[in-house]
Amino acid sequence: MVGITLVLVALERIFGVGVFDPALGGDPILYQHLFWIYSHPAVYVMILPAMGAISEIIPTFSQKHIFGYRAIIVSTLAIAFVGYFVWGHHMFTSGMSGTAQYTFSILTFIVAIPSAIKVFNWISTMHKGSINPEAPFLWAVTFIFVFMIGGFSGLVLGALATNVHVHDTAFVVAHFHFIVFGGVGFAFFGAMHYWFPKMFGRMYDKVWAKVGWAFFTIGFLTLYSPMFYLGMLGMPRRYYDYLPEFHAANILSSLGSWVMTFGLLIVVINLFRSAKNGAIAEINPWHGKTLEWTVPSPPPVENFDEIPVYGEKDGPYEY
Ligand SMILES: [Cu+2]
Repeated sequence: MVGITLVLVALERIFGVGVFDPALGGDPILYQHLFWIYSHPAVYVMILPAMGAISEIIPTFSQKHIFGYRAIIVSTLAIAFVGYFVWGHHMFTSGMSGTAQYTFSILTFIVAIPSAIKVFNWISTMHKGSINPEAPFLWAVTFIFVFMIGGFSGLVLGALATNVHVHDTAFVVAHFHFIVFGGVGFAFFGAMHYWFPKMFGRMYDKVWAKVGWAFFTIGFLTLYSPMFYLGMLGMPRRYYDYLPEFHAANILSSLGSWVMTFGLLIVVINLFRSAKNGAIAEINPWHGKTLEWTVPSPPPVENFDEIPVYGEKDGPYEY
């Protein structure tokens, strides 16, 4: 992406070919297109692996096979594919044509469908499961909750009329953080707590893990939720200062950031200390069915002596 931009700028500066510079017949809006055609899919590059971790954690802690395995795979591919055709939703106010506006708006709504299918599958996996509410599960269900709020606010931004109202306001900041920090961050901590005993052969303090999760979650929601409200009232993003009527919500948001940081410290300190001094972990502390739980922790070099085989009725997600 940086490479392409440099080549284009070099073409423009050295050979006088108009790309971005209107004086040479170029168009500065092309730079926005170049940025967003990369940066929208980049978010999916972050969130799709995170969704993979969630799809591993939810079945193990529900002791149930994953609901709609194929639908999860197909929706992953669909998100990755459609994600390349929605970048224009970041540029509704850049002066693009009406046809381009509704096309990008409709395509954006289409990308919501596979995301909703995943949420439905995760919830159906938990339905009537025997839930074990350990730290990885708490992070994973919070991921689903936060991702849903992020997704619904994404529809507000994908719809042309409401987008124009909240464009470039704190609403976008709230939406982005619910998806990328709430989504990817929560999945990251869920995955860390899930595979930690496998990685280090030691278990963290389970009570502190839950305390850290609780502070982090309460802090996160207090930090970013007020920004939806501030954005709807018109507080612009990217300013350090704001009008007096936005003060209370900004203070609440700042308090939330401290609570979240406190939770983050608890989580990080607990994991770092336990990597060295934690109790020795069992091979399969969560009763998972995937292959990593059949080898010692941490796994030996080359993992398996022989190539392992699953039985007919004993797949990685069969409980
Ligand atoms: Cu986007």
